[in-house]
Amino acid sequence: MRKAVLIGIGLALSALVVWRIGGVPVWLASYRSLLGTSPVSVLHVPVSEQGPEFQQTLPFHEGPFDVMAEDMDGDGRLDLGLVQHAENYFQVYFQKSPRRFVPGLQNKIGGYHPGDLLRLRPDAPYFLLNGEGEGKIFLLEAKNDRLEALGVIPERAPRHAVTFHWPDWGTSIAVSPFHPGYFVLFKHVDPLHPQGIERVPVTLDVQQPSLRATERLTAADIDGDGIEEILFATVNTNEVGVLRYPGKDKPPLPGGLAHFENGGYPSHVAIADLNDDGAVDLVVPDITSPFHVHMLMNDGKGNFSETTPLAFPTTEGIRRFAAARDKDGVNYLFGGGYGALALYRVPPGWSGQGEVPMRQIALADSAGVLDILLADIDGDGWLDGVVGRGAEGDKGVWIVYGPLWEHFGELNNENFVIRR
Ligand SMILES: [Ca+2]
Ligand SMILES: [Ca+2]
Ligand SMILES: [Ca+2]
Ligand SMILES: [Ca+2]
Repeated sequence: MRKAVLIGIGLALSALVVWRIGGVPVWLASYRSLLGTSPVSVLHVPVSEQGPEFQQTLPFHEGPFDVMAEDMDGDGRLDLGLVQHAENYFQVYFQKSPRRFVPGLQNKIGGYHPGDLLRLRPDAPYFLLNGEGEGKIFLLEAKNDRLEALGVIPERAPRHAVTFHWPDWGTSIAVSPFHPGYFVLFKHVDPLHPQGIERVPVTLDVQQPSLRATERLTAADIDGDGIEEILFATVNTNEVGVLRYPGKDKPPLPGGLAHFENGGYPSHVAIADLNDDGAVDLVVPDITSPFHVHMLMNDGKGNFSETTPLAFPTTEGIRRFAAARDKDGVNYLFGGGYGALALYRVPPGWSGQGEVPMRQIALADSAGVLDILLADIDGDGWLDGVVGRGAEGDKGVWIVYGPLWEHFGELNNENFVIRR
């Protein structure tokens, strides 16, 4: 009976709702899942009729707080996991064939105000969902088209998370809460043996009170010793900090990597080998004025010096940056803020000096960007950009397929604007 009602609602909605994909209206039709478990909706995407066909909007109610690209159903194609923080659910859009997505069910496992969703291990279908409002970290297993809870770690207001690896720590996660002054490490995170998980809090020396001290965390080996470090930016002290592996049975103590005199409250760190010398360099965007994108060059031993920062085309704020090396061997930086998306092409062998060309796309309103990522979504080898938009309404996710530099050029030529 309940299923019949849901299907009825889905059919009714499909008759009423039109989404625009690539500038062309697209009807949403409903049908029963081939797996026979639930009513789901299918997007009929007339790729050949779109202009330009290399970009796409996925309907998602308001902006996703977190966007994850992983193969959730094991068919070899990346799917998109989208977290709806305000409406208390997450939803996976399954990529059934290149660029064709089928939305799964809205999953409410994460409870009130879910946070980051991420994969725990590459070799097993285990995932993590922060339940910020519930005070719980959910350990999940993907089974076909759904995620089921295996266990729960209690933790106050967990918001963002990243996996990392230290000697003798097994699979570990670093979690930043919606509270200032600390983050938390969990070692031996095995969803099948949650009783063996150990909690290690890390206190930050925060000088000024602020709602948040650190937001997203990043794991990368900055000194080339094969052991990852945990990197973070502190919004209230304009610093980049690091947490190194402390050695066996010693407490980890955070340290500083960089300080910005005229910093605009950096909130996260993206990594890229900007000068192609084999050592990880750092890209740290300000979220407020002066809207600098700080470029920190690594001396190969994990010591950083700042070179000329990049400008970002906003007067309101930067939200998210991602960096990755593309099929052509070139590093690209992809940033989103209020009013604009920007793609930077780092010249091969860039020394830290000299121009970094940028192409931008305007956002028609100031709703901004909540999350952004670079990944080869459709499997053609070229990086694609995924943007979790902050807009209200039904246009939550914008995807632009590669080659991005050429396609951003084409969008510029057409004066393309992302509209609400
Ligand atoms: Ca898949
Ligand atoms: Ca290291
Ligand atoms: Ca480098
Ligand atoms: Ca691609």
